[in-house]
Amino acid sequence: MHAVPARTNARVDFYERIGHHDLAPLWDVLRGLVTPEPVTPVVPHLWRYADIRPFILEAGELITAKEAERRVLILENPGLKGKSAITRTLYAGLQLILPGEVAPAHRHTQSALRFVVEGSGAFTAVDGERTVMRPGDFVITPSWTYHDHGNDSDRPMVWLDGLDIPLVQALDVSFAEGYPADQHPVTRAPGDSLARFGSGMVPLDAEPARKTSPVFNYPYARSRDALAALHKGPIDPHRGLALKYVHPHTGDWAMPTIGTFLTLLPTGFVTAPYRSTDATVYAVVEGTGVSTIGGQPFAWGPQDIFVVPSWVDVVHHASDEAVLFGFSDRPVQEALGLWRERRGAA
Ligand code: 1HN
Repeated sequence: MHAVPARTNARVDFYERIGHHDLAPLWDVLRGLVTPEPVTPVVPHLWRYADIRPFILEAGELITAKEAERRVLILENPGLKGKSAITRTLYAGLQLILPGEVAPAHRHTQSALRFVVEGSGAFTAVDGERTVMRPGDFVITPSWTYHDHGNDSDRPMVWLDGLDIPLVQALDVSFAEGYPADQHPVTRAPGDSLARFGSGMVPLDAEPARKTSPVFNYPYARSRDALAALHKGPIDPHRGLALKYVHPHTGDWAMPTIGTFLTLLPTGFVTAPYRSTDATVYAVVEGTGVSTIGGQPFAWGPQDIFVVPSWVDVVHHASDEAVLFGFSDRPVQEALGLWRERRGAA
């Protein structure tokens, strides 16, 4: 592209005058709008669970889940301070629910995922079905479905929330409402959705597929077994062993706005440089390692969370066998024909 046209006195005077008429000169801003490659305020960042866990528990002494509605500490990207965002389109937070607590039922157009980080045995209810959550489980709350959470276990439970809040905000399509009671009535047995849709089968004459997978808990035990079984086969040099969570009717992403996947990196594995246009949030489930993001090293271990911005090279080095959960807005980019990746250095 050409150089930015000089801001001569006559031009600046003109810009000032047209500004009063809510007009602006494109040629003065064009190069910042249409960049040769993605330019992002999002920065690579890692949250060490050991560092932030005390604050999560302290929040539990300051406010109840009920008063807060959702007791969450937002993981704010340092490049997006005050914006409640971890990437430009996605929000992430760590939610605490203490034994005996209830996070009251509500629904909203934002889609949510939960990825269990600590504790076991709390439940989330979606549209009348409860699912008990264990570490590493990937749980979905589809857009506009009533959901509440409760903890019948005897220990605190913490999970990573991922929502498409900034995306929904950009489109101005946020709708939300509470349910008249704290908990939505339970109408189906636990495990109903998984039994109906989660065995590589779906009900004969099933209703047309909705945008979001009807399986709303993808248990870690199953996903982990799938990765373990692949261990003897070829490994993608840039991605490791990576499986995406799919919608059983369509084979497409499990959620329309958030793409989710699980990666296994064998002991000592070093991925070849990789970049893609979808800024990605990673939650470490097992193992330790170092990810070099845009040349900057980030050492991680279980329960840590880190973010890789759009179009920045990442190299993962697993010191011992590692499992990483990842999510991004890739389904949105793919649907719009915008998603790109690059394997290897330029
Ligand atoms: C929400 O509904 C949950 O249901 C968690 O657990 C985090 C952040 C913003 C808006 C709604 C939940 C949320 C949220």
